[in-house]
Amino acid sequence: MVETKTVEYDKPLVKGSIKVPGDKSISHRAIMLGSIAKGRTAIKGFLDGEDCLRTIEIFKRLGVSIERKGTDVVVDSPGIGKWTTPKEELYAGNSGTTARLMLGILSGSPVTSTMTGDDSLSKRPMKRVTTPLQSMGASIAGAESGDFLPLTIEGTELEGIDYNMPVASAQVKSAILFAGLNAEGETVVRETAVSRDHTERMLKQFGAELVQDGKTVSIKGGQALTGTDVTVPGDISSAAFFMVAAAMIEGSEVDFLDVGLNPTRTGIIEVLRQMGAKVDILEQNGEMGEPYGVVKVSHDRLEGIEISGDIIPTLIDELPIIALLATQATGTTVIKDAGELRVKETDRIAAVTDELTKLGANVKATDDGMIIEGPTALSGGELKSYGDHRIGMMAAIASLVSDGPIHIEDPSCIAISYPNFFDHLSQIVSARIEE
Ligand code: SPQ
Repeated sequence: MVETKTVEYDKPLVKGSIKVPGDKSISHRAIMLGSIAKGRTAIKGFLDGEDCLRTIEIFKRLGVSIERKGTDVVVDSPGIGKWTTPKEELYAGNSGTTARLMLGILSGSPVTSTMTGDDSLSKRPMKRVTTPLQSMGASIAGAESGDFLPLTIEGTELEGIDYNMPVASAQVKSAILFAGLNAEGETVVRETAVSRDHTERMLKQFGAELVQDGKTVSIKGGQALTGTDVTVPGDISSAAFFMVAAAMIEGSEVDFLDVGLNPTRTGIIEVLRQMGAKVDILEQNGEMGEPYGVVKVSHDRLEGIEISGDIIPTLIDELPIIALLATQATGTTVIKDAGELRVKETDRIAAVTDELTKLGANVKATDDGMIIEGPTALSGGELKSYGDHRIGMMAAIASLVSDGPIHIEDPSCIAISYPNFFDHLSQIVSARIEE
């Protein structure tokens, strides 16, 4: 039987401070680079969400020693050249980041392995990664011309490429850079818009030389990495759910502690400000690796805006919760250039439109986004998560502005990126949660 959770609040107020769990993208990369590098990598603030735990399990199967105590992780690796061929398949679960980045890493490794995923991941496109990797010489085979998992990767010698990326995607860029690290010669990746740059920053932390010049990144092959210490800041994509809660509800004010402020991820702050919410950055640190700081978000009158173009990759995962925010703003919000939402854990344009419409919102789906008219009073209702953590969290936050209970079907997927989400929700909202 599918589990359901009921969330109901009567005139809530959102106040207090939250330290959200570690950044998912950075946690994956810390395990990956710690395993490629030779020696010891000590990680603090690791996200113990399901996706990142899949990444750990995969490297254990490749012969890397990884010890985890909560959010502290120690990786001891012999280096990529000494990995062992796994006896079992490498299962990425629901995690697109794990699958796509691993394809790049495994292509130039000494092992042969098969990457698999759950039903949702097995429907997500892999060709965007396998096409450039195959042109570097990678040996990747699978059904349907290798566009979908399961895929078998036979590690081999690679050659650098100069690649123009058709979509702005940090996963594609990272897979090529990881392959480029183990390739002969130089690899150049050219983006259409700058996507999150955690791979580039962390490669430098592990001792690699790479050149970032606007939308172009170049890396020379054959560089050996050495283990190092990594501190993972809080995930701004997780904080975004409570930032929107604070922005929507009159009298609300929330401080976010140690939250990541990498400019390739902070589009949500720009959108909140443009729509009228008050956002103050109280402190900022960590410029050398990943910037992070304390952010205060308070409610104010909200207005609809257009969200399109280069800002999209900096808030792509926040668009479901931004759509909810737009239902509470006066006027029209137009989201464009976000066709990538259709190939996430679920089709997020269809899922957001269908679920918010059930609550009475005025949302229209377009090919590459949504048009939302507000403000609308939302009712309670029965919402599906579609097994997508970001849709599940959007449904829970909608209960703060709905005039009846919201029943969320299959909320367990929220543990993919935010295992203690409901604890934090009950901590900062003065109301009750009924099971
Ligand atoms: O890992 P996964 O499943 O792809 O996760 C998502 C998410 O919402 O958590 C997307 F569904 O985040 C991606 C993000 O959308 C994580 C990511 C990364 O760590 O490199 C990059 C983005 O994807 P893309 O396709 O734009 O590169």
